[in-house]
Amino acid sequence: MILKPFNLAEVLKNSDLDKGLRAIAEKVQSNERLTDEEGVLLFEKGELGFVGALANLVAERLHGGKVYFNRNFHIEPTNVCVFTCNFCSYSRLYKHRDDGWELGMEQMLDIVRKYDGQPVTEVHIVGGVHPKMNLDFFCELLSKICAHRPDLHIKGFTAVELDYMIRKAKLSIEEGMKKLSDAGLQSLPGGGAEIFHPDVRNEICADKVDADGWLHIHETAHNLGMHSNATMLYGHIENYAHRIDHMSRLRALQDKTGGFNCFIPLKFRNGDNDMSHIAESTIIEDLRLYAISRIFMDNFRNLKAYWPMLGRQTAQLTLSFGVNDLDGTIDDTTKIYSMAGAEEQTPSLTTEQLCEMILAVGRIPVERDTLYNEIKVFNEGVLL
Ligand code: V47
Ligand code: SF4
Repeated sequence: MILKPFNLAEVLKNSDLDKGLRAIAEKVQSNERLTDEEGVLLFEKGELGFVGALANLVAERLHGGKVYFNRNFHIEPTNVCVFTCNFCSYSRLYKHRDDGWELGMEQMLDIVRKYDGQPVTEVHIVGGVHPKMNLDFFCELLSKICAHRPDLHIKGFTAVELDYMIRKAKLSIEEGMKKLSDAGLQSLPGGGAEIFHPDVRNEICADKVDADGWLHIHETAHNLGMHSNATMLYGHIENYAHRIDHMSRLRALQDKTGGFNCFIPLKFRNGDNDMSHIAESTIIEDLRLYAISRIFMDNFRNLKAYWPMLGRQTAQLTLSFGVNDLDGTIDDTTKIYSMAGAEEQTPSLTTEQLCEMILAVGRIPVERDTLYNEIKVFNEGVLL
């Protein structure tokens, strides 16, 4: 065992515990929703052991000891991007496209073909916003992937990519999303959310889709029967109230549509970007954030730690702080985090390695599909 979850009964024995925190613990025990003010209080005063014990209670109530992963691979069509997010280490402007990459249709289909005969269940497509890769190009890609591999779930395009390609095609968001859905798009990844609050958004990514635009695209997808994920880029210039504001807006949309599969906090990595002067958050702050997310986001069933960005050891630690999902095998194509200084230079884990990471902290590994249907429960000793 690397770290046993904190025990709530022990934590509550502390007679010095802040009154507000004790009231929060009572609410969480009786499954009541926290207010925004209570969320901020958790960030201000909740020590790691306290928030960890509560998050663990919530995670075990929802999932027993199960931790999910899937077998997926990524396609990153390009890192050429019309936007200039200050935290991004990955993108290149169109005028500097010779330093970047632009995959053609056949190159992307070759990536899909590489997995022929392998039991992958999902392809995750995400990249920069290329001014020449338009809606029709991506609809053709989706149809061709579907024709080649109809069993593969296609999760693709952040709301930022979608907003740009649909506006450029002069369609409404509803029309554009319908077109993509008809071509084979089944889910949206959670990227592009960053921090919704305009005081932060205008400082770190002023020129891309705003909070309302991001939320509208996800709501439209949900209304079309698609599911999606939601992210939050944390650990830079945002304060606790900005984090809670972000989570609160997501929680409100989830109340309305129920279409989010999971919440994914993304730790800001400071390698080689315009925010490199900002120190990265500590592991204790990372774990506190995961735990508080688990406690606050009461209508999100799943909380994901994205190991290529966090590093596999910290990701493993989050399993004792409310996390119940480790994303997937990923394979070696994703560059977003390695270019920002993450430890994983060519992220790839076998199913066996993922199972070992989960079993080592006393949890039960479960392979899932994109929609969290269980594919296989791995009992101890039965690894694949
Ligand atoms: O929106 C960019 C983030 C996101 C940095 O839905 C950075 O399953 C940290 O969408 N430090 C894109 N983060 C990635 C994404 C994603 C990733 C994992 C799982 C899923 C899912 C979606 O990457 C961007 C931005 O928030 N990002 N640069 C950086 N320096
Ligand atoms: Fe472009 Fe995405 Fe990087 Fe922003 S984060 S510059 S939208 S690739």
